[in-house]
Amino acid sequence: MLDVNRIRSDFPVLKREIKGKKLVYLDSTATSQRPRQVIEAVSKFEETKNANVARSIHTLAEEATAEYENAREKTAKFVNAKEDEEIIFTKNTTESLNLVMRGWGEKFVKEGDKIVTTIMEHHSNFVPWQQLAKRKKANFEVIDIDEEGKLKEDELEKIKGAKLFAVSATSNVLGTINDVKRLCKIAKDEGVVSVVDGAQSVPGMPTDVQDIGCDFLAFSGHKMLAPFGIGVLYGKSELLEEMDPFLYGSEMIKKVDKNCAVWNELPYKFEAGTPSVNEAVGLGAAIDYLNGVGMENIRKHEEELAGKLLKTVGEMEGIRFFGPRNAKERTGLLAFEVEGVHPHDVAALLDEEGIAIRTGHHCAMPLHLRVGIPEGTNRAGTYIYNTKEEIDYLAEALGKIMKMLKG
Ligand code: C6P
Repeated sequence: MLDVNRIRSDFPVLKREIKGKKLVYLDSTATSQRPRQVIEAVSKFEETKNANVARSIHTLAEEATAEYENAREKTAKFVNAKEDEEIIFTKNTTESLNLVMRGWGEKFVKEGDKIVTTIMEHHSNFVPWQQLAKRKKANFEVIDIDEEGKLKEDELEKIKGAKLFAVSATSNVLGTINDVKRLCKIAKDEGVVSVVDGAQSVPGMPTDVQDIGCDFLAFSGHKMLAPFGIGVLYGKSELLEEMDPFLYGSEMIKKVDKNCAVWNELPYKFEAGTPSVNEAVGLGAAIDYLNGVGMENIRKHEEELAGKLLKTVGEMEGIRFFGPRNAKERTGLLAFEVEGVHPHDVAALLDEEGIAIRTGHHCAMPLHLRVGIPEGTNRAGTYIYNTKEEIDYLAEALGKIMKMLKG
């Protein structure tokens, strides 16, 4: 079991008051808060070991390089990558996905090929493929969802015959957990390269890339307790080897003369310029923290909070929520519409109560168009430090707001 009170005491920001009320932070789907252990690991690095990595040979530089590579090793273990070299540090999920699009897509997708994604994707796993297809004159196909926000079974046929299939492990709006293991198996059996967007899944459930069988997995540190500015691309080494770099310069080069250049080995081939070193150290500390809590425990906690959100907010009259009705099939978030009230008004009024939620299209505009609410939704996103009492408080505040606005 997860000890929420103990966890909460590790997060300094949760002691804040907003407009005279205790902060209830329900925007972890946008970014998580950081525990003191991560904040301290980053400042300790800055205070004692700060130096550029993989360049100079003085003690400080060697210690900094060791810390950076240690973070890579922890990340590889966290997602069960076979080799550390399969872990590329980027800025965020968006950059990781664009790296695959530029490095693999530009080289291997040809005119007339098919690229498949789904309607529930975040823009970062939709627009790169849409634009690649346009440039290459390839076909861009999108798998639809059913009434409960799950991928339509009969549309999975679209994966067949594709060159590349990109899908999120869990949706940042619907909360739907996709069976990525099964989806990647369909892709693999058909010789289709699979790209999994793990931005929302890696923070909240155990991840094993070998079990999933994906070719690529992208995720961001800032949604899993680490600082901003560090992201991860996992890629199978044989695919990474055949890809072209996305950015040029600095230590990604092994040899260069006036006429040609030879790329460094993996993973450095894809890490041009000085990397986000202290952010990587922070990611390592975040992984230690998450492992300490236990990813299975985190998943159970999210499921409980999902159930609580469905039972309270989800069942309120005048509220329409999106995504599966069963907590087992969802992550710990709930996107909802307060009928007749603009989402920004809801968020502003909740802020008066100290509650932080996100509103708008959550960078999933095609999905909002699909469900017929282009103006966007409200979204409460929980994480390891949230309690059921906070969800009761949210439901109470929503009740008050509806009464006030609708009479
Ligand atoms: N979603 C949200 O509020 P970045 O911004 O690159 O770290 O992550 C992009 C991204 C990709 N895929 C999914 C499924 C995501 O949820 C996100 C980020 C945040 O929903 C910020 S827009």
